Amino acid sequence: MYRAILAATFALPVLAWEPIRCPEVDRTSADRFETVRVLSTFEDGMGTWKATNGGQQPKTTQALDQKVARASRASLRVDAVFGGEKKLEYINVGPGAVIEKPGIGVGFWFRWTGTPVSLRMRIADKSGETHQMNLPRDYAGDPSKEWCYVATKISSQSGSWGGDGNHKLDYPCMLQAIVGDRPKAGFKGNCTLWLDDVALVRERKRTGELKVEVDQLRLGNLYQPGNRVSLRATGSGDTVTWEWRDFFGNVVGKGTGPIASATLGKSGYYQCILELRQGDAVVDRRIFRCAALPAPTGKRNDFLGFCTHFQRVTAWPSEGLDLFARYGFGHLRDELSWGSVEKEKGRFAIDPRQAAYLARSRKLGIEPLLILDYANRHYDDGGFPNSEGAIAGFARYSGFLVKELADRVDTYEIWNEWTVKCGMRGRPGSNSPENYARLLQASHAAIKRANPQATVVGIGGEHSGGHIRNIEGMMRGGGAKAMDSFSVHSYRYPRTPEETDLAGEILAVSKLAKDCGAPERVWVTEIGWPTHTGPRGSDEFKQARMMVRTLSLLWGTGVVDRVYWYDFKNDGFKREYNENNFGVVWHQGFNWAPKPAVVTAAVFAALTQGCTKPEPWNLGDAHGLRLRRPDGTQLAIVWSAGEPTTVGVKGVTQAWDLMGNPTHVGERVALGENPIYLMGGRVSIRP
Ligand SMILES: [Ca+2]
Ligand SMILES: [Ca+2]
Repeated sequence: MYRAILAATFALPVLAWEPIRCPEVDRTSADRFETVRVLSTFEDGMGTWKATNGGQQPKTTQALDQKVARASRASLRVDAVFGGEKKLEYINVGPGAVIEKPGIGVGFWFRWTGTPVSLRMRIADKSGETHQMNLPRDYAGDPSKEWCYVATKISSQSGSWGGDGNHKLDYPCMLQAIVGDRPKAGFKGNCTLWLDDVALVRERKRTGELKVEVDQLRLGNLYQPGNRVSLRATGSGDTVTWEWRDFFGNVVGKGTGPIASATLGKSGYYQCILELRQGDAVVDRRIFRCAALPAPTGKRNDFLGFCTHFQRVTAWPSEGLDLFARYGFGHLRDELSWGSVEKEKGRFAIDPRQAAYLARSRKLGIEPLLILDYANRHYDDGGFPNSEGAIAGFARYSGFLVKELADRVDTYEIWNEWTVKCGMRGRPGSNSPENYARLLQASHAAIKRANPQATVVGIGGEHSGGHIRNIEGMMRGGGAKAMDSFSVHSYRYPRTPEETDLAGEILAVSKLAKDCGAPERVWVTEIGWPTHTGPRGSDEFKQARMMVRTLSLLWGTGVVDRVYWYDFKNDGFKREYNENNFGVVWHQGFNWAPKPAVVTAAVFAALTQGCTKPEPWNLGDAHGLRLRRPDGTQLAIVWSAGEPTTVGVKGVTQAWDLMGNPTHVGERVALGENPIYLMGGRVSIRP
């Protein structure tokens, strides 16, 4: 007996548990809030509820609906006809219910037919000041099919006006209105909105917390295909249940109890959701994200790069560079700001810690693009460098860096978002396109003097959609001849690149460059889809799809040489804040855990490495890009931007899914929202 127990113990692998911080699964309003007092159930009539009409409101009627109710017998129904107003037009319906004291929020059930509206809430305070809040889109269901629940704390989150104007909630307050905003200005259409069970709510207190440990801690939670990963979960509760899934939603492990294991059988993204229960209630829900990828090929993909902020050495620890290289990425865009290089007037020096990150990236085979940017307090009152003296100072800083970093960096972008005033809010001086052109000319000359081989990227990431006139001004103002290529930023999140004609936008700006006598080579130095929880956020799977579709569409224009995705890592922890959620990996506080997009990027980088001769293909919602591989064979990337469809293909000998796993395709290929890769000697696509 004793020997048997010993043998069994020795047969188990020895696990060395290490703590790993895992983010909470985003909670819905229903998880976050509990009811304090019910305001309206509409069981006995509409009470004080009133929908306003005319002025900024669409044509609106309200009624008690005894056929459609979330609970029991009746709900409030509001019918609105949006007339196409250019300015404001929104549904406005409220009870004027009093909210006596702070710490309270409002929650309600709703559904709609016709036009989906953006829901907001307005609270009037004691002084008559109106405070507006956006309601989260965190409901699990589809409001056009079922009742959904939303709630929010009372705050001045999206603005306040009128009354005493102190932007403070002076109690007692009043629930003035629930607001339903149309999709865009000038919109015409109908909406029926139902409301039920409106209540005052408060945030639930957390009564338990899950602690997670992992048996093989890896930088970035990045493993090899075939690895088995075990998690150990502990917390004050009755049970832990867990479920592992792959990118496509297939369950690859599930169970109850403290040890959650799964084998990462294929290449790709994986996640494990762990739930801690007390009785029937889920008191904490955590998510462990990881990826399995083979070692990189060691060959750099020159089309794809990422924006990073390693200049901020504490916020971006340089171990992130090791992970960057492990994913197989070869280009980053960072900065060494003027203010940090010329701290004392006339004395130029690179902070040794910043020099170290550049040396480390070069050693890892990563090519940095450095942005030369922003103000210096010694020149033009810390404003835009407009004077001859300030421009000469900026040129000296440019020349110094280029010379000093000749062995580490040979690509420089002049400024970042000049006309947007990025990094310059509230500072003096002129940000006119012509003043940019003067700065660019001086900086370009200084860079070429210091290193004639260096590449100068001009324009500094002006928006390729909205700022085309600024770009023209910069080019015609003398910038056209002072650069090797030019950069634009082409954000359009949360909308897709197809519905917003990203390719057309880039071709238009390239044509403009030609007309101005500038190089027609475009670098998209920022584009991205943040994964925050707000109304303009995208889920992580959408971000992953948007990445491959965007890269393919941009490559297909034939004028884009490189794309720097914005950005590599989440810059913070606030889930509702876009700037904290642009990363393709999570913050280092969560061990740089992957989002699906970092995996799709790594697969894209490996499969398209060294490809040339881009040819776009499009038929209705079906899109594709065909490339020539270094060995002379062809690679096609295909997807549908709308409903699933099929296309005919010929000459395909190998195919891969978005996660880099081989997949079988016949003569007709089903296209969905996730692109697939097709390879062969000569790949043809037809309807
Ligand atoms: Ca009711
Ligand atoms: Ca106030």
